[in-house]
Formats: sequence, structure tokens, C-alpha cells
Amino acid sequence: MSGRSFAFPGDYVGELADCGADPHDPGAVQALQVAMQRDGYLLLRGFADREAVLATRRILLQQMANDGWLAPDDEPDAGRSNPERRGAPAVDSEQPAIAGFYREQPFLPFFARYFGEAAMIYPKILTRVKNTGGRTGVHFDNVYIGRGSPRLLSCWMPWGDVSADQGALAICSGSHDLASFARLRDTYGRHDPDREFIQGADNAAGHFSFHLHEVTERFGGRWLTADFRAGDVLIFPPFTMHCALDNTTDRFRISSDTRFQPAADATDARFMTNLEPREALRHRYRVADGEVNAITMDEARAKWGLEDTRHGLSGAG
Ligand SMILES: O=C(O)CCC(=O)C(=O)O
Repeated sequence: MSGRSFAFPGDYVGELADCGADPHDPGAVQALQVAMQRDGYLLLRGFADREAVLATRRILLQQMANDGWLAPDDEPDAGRSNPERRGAPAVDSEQPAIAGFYREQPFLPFFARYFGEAAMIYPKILTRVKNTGGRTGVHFDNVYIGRGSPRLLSCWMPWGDVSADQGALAICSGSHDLASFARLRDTYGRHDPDREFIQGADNAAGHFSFHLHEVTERFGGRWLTADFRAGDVLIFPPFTMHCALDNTTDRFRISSDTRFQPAADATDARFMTNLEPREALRHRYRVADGEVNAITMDEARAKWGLEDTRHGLSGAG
């Protein structure tokens, strides 16, 4: 991210810690809640069945091989991208293998224990396929799904083993509760790209920045990531800042992000549906496409008193 290469784990990006409690043990709920409150995330190693994750991965990769996205002479399982092709395929939010996986694996019972009441998964599951150079800018999820329950939790899961250099998710630890992030949480973190005309960094609606170090130098906290194994999940609340690192390998990074909350709480209609993005998230995508008059994230940040004085957000860092 931001064109800087770094050793992992190192000073620039450290390692996420497994909270150590067994997520499937009803007696561990309190320890998990305490860890979430303290750290702003839960890394649960081996939460889902590894073989079930790999079986779903194979289905996705087979489709990608059929469509010519994978290196022709390679094993599809390696997930190596076809050097002749740029970009990455879109995966249907209703992909039956993925929806079935989340139904069958113990996600809902886990979240029900965690919330202490019945839990629901949002039907809109975002599955991301990132080729070499693919990344996701720094953001809070509240910006995208902040109209429903404040108890919502995001859950990121890679389809396979995903190393940090393959574009794993990174968390800015401390962003959820440090006082130095309060203004950021209360301004940028509460803006709604579907209502407000703000383009987002690099014209990606809702993204605050693509510069990890700009965030930590200005607000504090520490970036953390991990080498993920198939079956690991990372769970975090809507005000934990995160991004996905650049994929610097020649293998696709494939992952899904899902959202869970108490079933009785208010929901965010945009994620209750699998409508086409243009209908479900109309404003957000029109802003990103430049179809409406929008202000830039630099301009919005100046309004919030959070301007980046060192480099423009879309400039090199
Ligand atoms: O996987 C990605 O590229 C981004 C995922 C994300 O931002 C999320 O899970 O909220």
C-alpha cells in the first residue's frame, strides 16, 4: 500500500494476535467479548472447517479457469493469474457454494452466542478476487453499512491460505477506541457515500486514504496483519479502521466479507438485497463513476479538519 515495500512482520506492519479462546466453546464468550473490546478485532484461527473452505475455493477456481483467468499451464489450485489478462472476475453475491458454506459452517451459532440472542447474516456477501496490484483502501465499515445496528460485526475470510503479501486484510489497531481517532470516527466514519457527494480517495467511494503510514503517523495506532490459513476468520466492529494490502504476488487473493448482527436489530437495506449495485448502492457507484458532481476526499477532509498536509490522497506516498 502506498508504494512502500516492507518486511512482515516488522515495524511498519506487525502481526495480528490470535485471541487464544476457543470460539466454539460456549464458556469462552466473555473472553472473546473482552478481547474484541480491547483489541478492536478477533482473529480466530481455524474457525471454519479447512476442507470445506478449500472445496469452495476449488469451485471458484474452476470457474475462473473455465473463463480464462488462470495461468493456462498451471494447476488451477495454485490460483496463479493468467499473465495475458489484467483485472479480475466478479463473483456473484449469491454464488450458491459461498452462501451454502456460510449456512453450513458454525457462523450463526457463534454470533448468537456472542450477541446473547439470535443472529443474522446479511445476504449481500462481498467476494473479492484481487489480481497482482489489487488492494482496498483504508476505511471504516460504518461508512458503507452504518444505517442499521451499531452492534454489527464484519467477518473477513480468505478462500485458501493467503499470505500477507498476497493482499491480506490489515487492521489499524487502536483506531476503534483511541482518543486520537475520535474526530476521524465522528466525521469521516459517520459520512455516508450513498447520501453525500464525496468521491473517496483514488475515486473509490468511502475510502479515506491509500497511505497506511499517513494514518498511523497522524492518528496513532499500529497496522497489523497475518499470514492467513484456510479456515481462519477476522472479525471486527464498524469503527475499526482497515484496508487490504497490495497483492504483490502472481496468485489471486480470493476472500469474502460478510456482516452479522442481532436479528432483532434494525438492518441496513443496502446489504439486505442482492440487487445490482447500481440499484442497491446507486449514489455510491454514480459518485465513483463521476456521474454526479462530487467533492474529493481531500476536500471533505479539509471540511472535517483532517486534511492531509503532507501529500494529496491520490498522490504517491
Ligand atoms: O477484502 C478486501 O479487499 C476488503 C475487505 C473489507 O474491507 C472488509 O471486509 O470490510
